[in-house]
Amino acid sequence: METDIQWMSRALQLAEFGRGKVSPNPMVGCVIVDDDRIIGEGWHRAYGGPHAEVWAILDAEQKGNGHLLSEATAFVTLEPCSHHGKTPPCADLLISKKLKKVIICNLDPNPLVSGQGISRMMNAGIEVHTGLLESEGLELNKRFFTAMNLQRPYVILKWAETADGFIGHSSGGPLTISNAMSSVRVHQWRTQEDAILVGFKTALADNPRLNVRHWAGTNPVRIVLDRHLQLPKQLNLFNGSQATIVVNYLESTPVGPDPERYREVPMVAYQQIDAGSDEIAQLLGGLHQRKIQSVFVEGGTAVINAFLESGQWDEIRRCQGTLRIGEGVIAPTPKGILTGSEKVQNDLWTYFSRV
Ligand code: AOF
Ligand code: ZN
Repeated sequence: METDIQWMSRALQLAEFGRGKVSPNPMVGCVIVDDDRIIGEGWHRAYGGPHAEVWAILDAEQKGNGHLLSEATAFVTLEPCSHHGKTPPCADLLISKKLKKVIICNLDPNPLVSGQGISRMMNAGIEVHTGLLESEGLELNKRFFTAMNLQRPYVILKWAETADGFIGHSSGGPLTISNAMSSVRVHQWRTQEDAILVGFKTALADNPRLNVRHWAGTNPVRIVLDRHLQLPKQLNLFNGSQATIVVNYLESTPVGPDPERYREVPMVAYQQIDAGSDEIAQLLGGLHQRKIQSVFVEGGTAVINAFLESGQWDEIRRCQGTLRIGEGVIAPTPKGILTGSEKVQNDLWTYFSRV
């Protein structure tokens, strides 16, 4: 006999199929069970498309199980919606199909829903339970929940440091810490986030492309901090291969012979911030307005430290290589709680999340 946990695990597994296709919506899965058998299942497949519950009901009906719905239990990873968005309310659909019981992982923090889906179903006589595999659901949709609850993107800080704790040479010259497999992993991570961010010095010194080359997937939006609009447009960041957001000071005057030079660069957008007052908060607030739900911060040290100091971050992925250099730029100190570690060839990745 299967347990509720197993049905919900299946719903979470289905939700996962929506990864990369539904943002900024959450990933949602739904399994409908009657008499210890799945009679229909579905997931939110595409942004703007039908929700998980709609596909699951349709699946049940197409399989000739429609008559069983009024006896059945729906396992949904997110509270069924109560609003008319791009699709009609799922709570109403479950009510109209006379489902007996609905079991939910997480409440929908969307202010258009937040509890109303549940109360509507309960008022209609459906037995509703919440919180089953809650932490798994929170992990699945951590980007969506952060955006909804904190009005900012989910922030991942990433850096590589030597075995003796340095992130670069004092001279500023190039330093290879991680290896080829670590780069593959970083490229995979880039495909999972909406945006990658680097600071001014990193953009200038490394001339990074910030695209995805060692993994099949979508290029994130590039974000560069160029407070005084001083970066040369010849940089790879401005090659037009993908969008770049330049973050600059409101009062900054373009310097150099051609003040309009950025305007000629294709695929560049600007986001202005005020100098001084919590720049990280302003930056993240602006990205939130652009519906960017996650940011992968790739350096340099000053930018990472600024995020650490502001407390506006969610995860650290730190690579420790085997190289020792004896002196250099001291690596940031992780202040979160260690959540895991993994060895990739000679490099050790450690993972931290905020306390
Ligand atoms: C559900 N089931 O599968 C999903 C839900 O613009 P819409 O109509 O697609 O609505 C998007 C909102 O609906 C989204 O912000 C979240 O609150 C909820 N997502 N709800 O019942 C689903 N994907
Ligand atoms: Zn819905």
